[in-house]
Amino acid sequence: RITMYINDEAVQVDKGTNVLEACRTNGYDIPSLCYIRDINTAGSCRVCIVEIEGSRNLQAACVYPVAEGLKVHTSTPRVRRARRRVVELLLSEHNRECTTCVRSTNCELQALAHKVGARQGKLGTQLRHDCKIVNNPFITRDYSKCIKCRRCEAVCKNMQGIGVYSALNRGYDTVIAPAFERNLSEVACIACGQCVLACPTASLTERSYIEEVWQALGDPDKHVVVQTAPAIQVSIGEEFDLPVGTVVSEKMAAALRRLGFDSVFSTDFAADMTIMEEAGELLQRMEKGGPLPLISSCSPGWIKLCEHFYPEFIHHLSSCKSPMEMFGALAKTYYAQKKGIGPKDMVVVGVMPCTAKKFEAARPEMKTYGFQDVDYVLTTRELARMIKEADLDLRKMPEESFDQPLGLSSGAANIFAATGGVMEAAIRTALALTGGKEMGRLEFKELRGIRGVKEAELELKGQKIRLAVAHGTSNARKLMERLKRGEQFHFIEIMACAGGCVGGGGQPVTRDPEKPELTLEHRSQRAKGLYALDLGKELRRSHENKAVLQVYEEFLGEPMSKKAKEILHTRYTA
Ligand code: HC0
Repeated sequence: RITMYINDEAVQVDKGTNVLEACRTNGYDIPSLCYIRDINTAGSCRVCIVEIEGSRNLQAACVYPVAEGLKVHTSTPRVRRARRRVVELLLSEHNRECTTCVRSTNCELQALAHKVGARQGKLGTQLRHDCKIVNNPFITRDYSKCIKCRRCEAVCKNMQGIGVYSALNRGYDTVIAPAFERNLSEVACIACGQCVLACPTASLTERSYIEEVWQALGDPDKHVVVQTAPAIQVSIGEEFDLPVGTVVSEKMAAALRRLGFDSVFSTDFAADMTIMEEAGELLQRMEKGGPLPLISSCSPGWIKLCEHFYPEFIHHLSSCKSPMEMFGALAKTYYAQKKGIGPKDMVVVGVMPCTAKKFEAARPEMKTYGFQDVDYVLTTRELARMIKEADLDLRKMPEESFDQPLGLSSGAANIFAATGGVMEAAIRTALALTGGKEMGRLEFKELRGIRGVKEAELELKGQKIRLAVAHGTSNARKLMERLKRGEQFHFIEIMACAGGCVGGGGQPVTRDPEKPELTLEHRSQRAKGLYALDLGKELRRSHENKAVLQVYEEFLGEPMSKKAKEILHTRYTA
């Protein structure tokens, strides 16, 4: 520890930290914009400037290292004037449609302008002449709202290990965009949306399907089915000021019903279904000699990463569609037949923590008997917007159950959204179905938690098998490089987002400049809600889900049957 002085007060701080962190931990709320701890430390926006005794110029606190005896002044008239001017300059080329902006009241730039007392003043606003909105099925980029903080670039490169964004051109003409200003759909973007979480304004947002869903809900000829992903029940509460990780499944079901959905179901049901198929696929591949490892295929960001960077491993991917797609396929076949509704009169909406799910839903591989399995995907944020628009307050909703039969799920399904959860769920069932000394085991703590790559060994069908779990694409790439070097595993789970789906790019964002939603601590707090749900359930294994068994009995026959393969499986090609 060293001693430094902040506004003439002596404080002890950790050696090696920067002035911004030192000030914040000592109660000084220094504004910042481009900085994200451990991810973006470029010091480019200059919003966090402070006065350092002995230095002629103001210094960016986020890149200034602390030192013994350093004297910092955080709020002198010179500092305040300069910060205000920096923000006014940013505003001078920023789209000021704040009242109608999707991040209104949740925008970091707006909060910052308010905090530093920025005014339009003499500078006015002059948007670049070539501002445009670039769309694709998953992420919308609005040039007029970009403040060139380069957080998107840093998150994509440093956190996800991909790097689709960079600064193009110079000076006033600078834009942060994929190479040659291509659309994200034309580059190696995996659609994970971590850049959307990092964006301080609405320059990056999900491609919204709210209007399309309202329209379907208002159409008397359509039966609109909604399914909510496992992660939503522990994260949407944040949009209504509930503590992180609060479980709101039943309040959410009530809200969905009041929005007008005809059937309110849960993707968790299909997660159980996925386990039946994926456990069957693992056992089949073990019997038939491969290809092993079997690699999970439910994270669409991971599938895209595999397609772009590891095409030689595509045949290792599980042929199982993701739970979201399995759900859609069963809704438009099994459930539609049961209700006497034609698939063309059914609209399936998925509520997902993920922007890549929007991409997945539109993939040509995700069709059953000619119909797209899922019609629209909304993020957690979009559903919260719809709930608010309908004058509903999630906190005050009564507790209602999901509809049946596609609303029943096991605890194993609930934990899908936490890293290691899919693997743990699959192992619970695989062990139970094959016998052996661990057949009753329910918890696999070695697969839980935030380590980037987790490994375990266990005995299945008398054979020792090696398991690995990776979350976040940087970790996924480390694991894939090991596979390329010839290391052997039997079963691998990969999720594109750090922490698993609880950390998806469609999850709630805050205007807190410290970006808690990008941290593993915040994501683990959401996961805790899921593990508590699992622990509280009597039904903790997918193969014990009666609704799942009923679908096999009435419709599919057995896992991996010809019909199950037609409806629940797909094929990826390089
Ligand atoms: Fe996930 Fe899923 S666990 S990918 O994160 O497998 O998005 O929550 O819905 O499909 O179930 C996301 C979450 C899902 C799927 C499930 C899987």
